[in-house]
Amino acid sequence: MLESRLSFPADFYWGTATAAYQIEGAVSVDGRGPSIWDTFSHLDGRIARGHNGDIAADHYHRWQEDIKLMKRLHVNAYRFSISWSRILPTGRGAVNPKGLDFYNRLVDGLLDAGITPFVTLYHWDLPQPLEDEGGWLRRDVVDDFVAYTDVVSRALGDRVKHWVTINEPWVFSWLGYFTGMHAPGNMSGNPMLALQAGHHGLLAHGMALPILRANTPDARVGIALSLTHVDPASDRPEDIAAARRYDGYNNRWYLDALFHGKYPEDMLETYRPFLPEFQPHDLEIIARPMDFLGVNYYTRLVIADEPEQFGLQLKTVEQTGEPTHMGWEVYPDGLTALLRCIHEDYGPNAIYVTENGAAFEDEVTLEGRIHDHKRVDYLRKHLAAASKAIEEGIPLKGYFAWSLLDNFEWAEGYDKRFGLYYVDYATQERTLKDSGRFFAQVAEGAILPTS
Ligand code: IFM
Repeated sequence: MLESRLSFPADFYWGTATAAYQIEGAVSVDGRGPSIWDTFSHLDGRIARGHNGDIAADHYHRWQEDIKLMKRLHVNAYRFSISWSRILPTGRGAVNPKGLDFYNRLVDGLLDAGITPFVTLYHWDLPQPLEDEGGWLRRDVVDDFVAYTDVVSRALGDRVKHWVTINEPWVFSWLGYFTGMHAPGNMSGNPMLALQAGHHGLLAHGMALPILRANTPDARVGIALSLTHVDPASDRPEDIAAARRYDGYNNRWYLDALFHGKYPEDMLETYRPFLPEFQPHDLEIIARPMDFLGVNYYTRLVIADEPEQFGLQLKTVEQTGEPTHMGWEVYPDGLTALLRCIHEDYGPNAIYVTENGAAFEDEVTLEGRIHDHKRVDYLRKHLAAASKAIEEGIPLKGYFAWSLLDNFEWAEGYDKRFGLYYVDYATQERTLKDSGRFFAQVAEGAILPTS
């Protein structure tokens, strides 16, 4: 076997990532309350093939088996999210002890297996009663998030040292409150609502930081952003400016607020007619120091100017690289370039790639094997790109493959498979894919097998 040594240090975190609604199932078990994704996924026509997360990968009942699957991958970390409505079934008030018990058992099981838990507090499953009051559009949701954070970190903070407050505020605010592709399905088409929801997400992050630090000795706290490498379609100044607008919309809006304590001037100007009111000290709270930045990277976008287009007056141009089953271009150089930009422009103390991976159409052979060479290739190239970033001096401290298992891919349902393990949803049998074997070799030896 040919192999090349990578630049990953011995204390590097090798992990896989998941989210509660995508894998747990057991939506009405042990006192869990409904979340916006329970409601949304049961609406007609909102999810491909009418799928929902009622059963998902049944991780709620199979978590012990799933920890064994992680051991087989030789990972030393696992990023998962907490279902807010398992802990607080109506979003606030009475705590559901059985919900806490589940995560207590999971955390203990991980630690017994030598796997460090990275806990995400919010991965999009807002308790439905809070949405009924206005959800992320309502400023008081921040207080609810802080109270929930307090409950969870008091219970787990003696053992969980790595906390991700919020996952991908861009996604849940724009897809949840502007296009309506995600829960709660608000198709307002009004940028003000997305900006308001996103602002409250960032504020919730900033307000939760001192709580996490108080309840968790030695806490390492950060946020996970969905960041995209953006290229202009040509050297034309109009296309360069359009690419910069997209970068402002998707990346800089969040990074500038978190690291510089202000939203980018050019985007404030672009959004001017749609800006919600921000209170004077909000940005100071949002920019409270974090210990790490979580980067969720999947692809790049090539952007051209399009004056006729409503809103940002731009369009995405067909890319040249191979598309995944999501239609996202495989573009590993974008990961190195993105990490470089983050390092140079924002200088976080530490960066984790908190998600990276690809959906491809998997075929199970008669022998029950999944030879997912495209996913292997995707991982190989992105790990090489991550290794290059480390060689350049970028403080990349961990890499989490999305995802441990095939799971409920939101509006796409179960057809889009991202897992290192294949899930047969009829039997819930898990089968290690070739990509899982490959990742296990890398995680075990920081060696990149090339054949
Ligand atoms: O499945 C999602 C995850 O929940 C958030 N980041 C992107 C993944 C792939 O779409």
